[in-house]
Amino acid sequence: MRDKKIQDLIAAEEKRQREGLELIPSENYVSRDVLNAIGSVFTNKYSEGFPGKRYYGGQINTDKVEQLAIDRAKILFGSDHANVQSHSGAPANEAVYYAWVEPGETIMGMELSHGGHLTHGRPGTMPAKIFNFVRYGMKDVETGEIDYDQMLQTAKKTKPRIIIAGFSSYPRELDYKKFVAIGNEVGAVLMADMAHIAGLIAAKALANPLDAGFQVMTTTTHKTLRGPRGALICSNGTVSNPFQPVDKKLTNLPTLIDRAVFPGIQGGPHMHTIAAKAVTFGEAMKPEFKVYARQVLKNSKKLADELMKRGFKLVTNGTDNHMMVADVKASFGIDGKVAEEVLDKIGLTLNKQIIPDDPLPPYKPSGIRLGTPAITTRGLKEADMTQIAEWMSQAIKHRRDDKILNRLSKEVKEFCLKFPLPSDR
Ligand code: DSN
Repeated sequence: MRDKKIQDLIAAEEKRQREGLELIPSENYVSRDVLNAIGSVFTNKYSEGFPGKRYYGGQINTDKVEQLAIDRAKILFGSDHANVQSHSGAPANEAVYYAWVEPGETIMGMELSHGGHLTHGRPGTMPAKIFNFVRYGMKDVETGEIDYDQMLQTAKKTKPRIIIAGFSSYPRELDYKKFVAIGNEVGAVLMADMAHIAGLIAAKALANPLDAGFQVMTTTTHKTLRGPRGALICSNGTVSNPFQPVDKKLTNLPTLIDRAVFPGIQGGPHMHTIAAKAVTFGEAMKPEFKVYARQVLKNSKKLADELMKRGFKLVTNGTDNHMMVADVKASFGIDGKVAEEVLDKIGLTLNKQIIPDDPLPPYKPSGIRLGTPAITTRGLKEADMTQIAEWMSQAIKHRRDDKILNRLSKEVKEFCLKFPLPSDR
């Protein structure tokens, strides 16, 4: 690369990724093939429209790439329809709202401090200005059980047009059948925002909400799916010409969603990213991806157990998926920002996190969130989780002792160099 400044920063970031352990549960390492696709000449091409129906010429290759991505996504998640153009998780969710809900109507999502995502109606976001959001949450934060009775009562009262099952910091499995029963009773569309666990669903390591009767599933493509930064929307119903308006009927959801993505809220699709999504979906169909997903879950359970043994109080007291949330305020009397910074010093990267009904503010919350997708891609197994929990415990205990932190940092770095990045292979 001729831009030396950027080249140096890329090299520095690669070194940071190689010499540390990535524990942020929404991050991962892509393969060399995914990197090659996203860095390809498809970035040069405009292709508004859909395969076979474009506004610009020269689409002989883009049409094939997008169709491959669509076909692979449909097989992977067992859906009638896939839109692979959505640029990212937030616009993917917004497209579904836009497709089905009128301004002022109601959408139901998980309480944000209980694990729901910003796009599920955080005040100050665009969807929250347009739609009315109501909430459900955990009945018992010690087990993570959702209060389905409260969900039904609120849904009956507020008649949401969409009920969202999904989260960015909830470590347990949702009971999709209960969501479907409630949605059907009040006439709401069931939408699963599976951004965090789509890779685990694709590998059949966790249940697929579409199998349980959900009509729509949105996901980002870069978390457990291990692809480029981007999004995917799968839905069930009749796929028809997205250039023709259709009635707002459940069976038309696929077409309503395609029209909501383009021209509803986006212009030209990012074809280089779509090429990388196609590669990702192909990789996720392989038997080794199933092995990977199962190992993510095994590592996660082991890490949760080892942390609890060392005095970390985990929200819901464990995990069923790839992530866990630790209440470091209750465990060690420090806030999540301090914990994040101390662990960063020794090369363990994770993020501060609000916990259910957190009395502390989001920038200095009571918790931290961590998970195993990236370290499992790197090749770590259960025995390594014991070592990570021990490093975390030691670093927090000796957070004011730079000598000990330096020693731990060296140990982490030496350990990491035994596990090459997937893009090195
Ligand atoms: N930022 C993502 C996460 O970390 O969960 C969600 O958008």
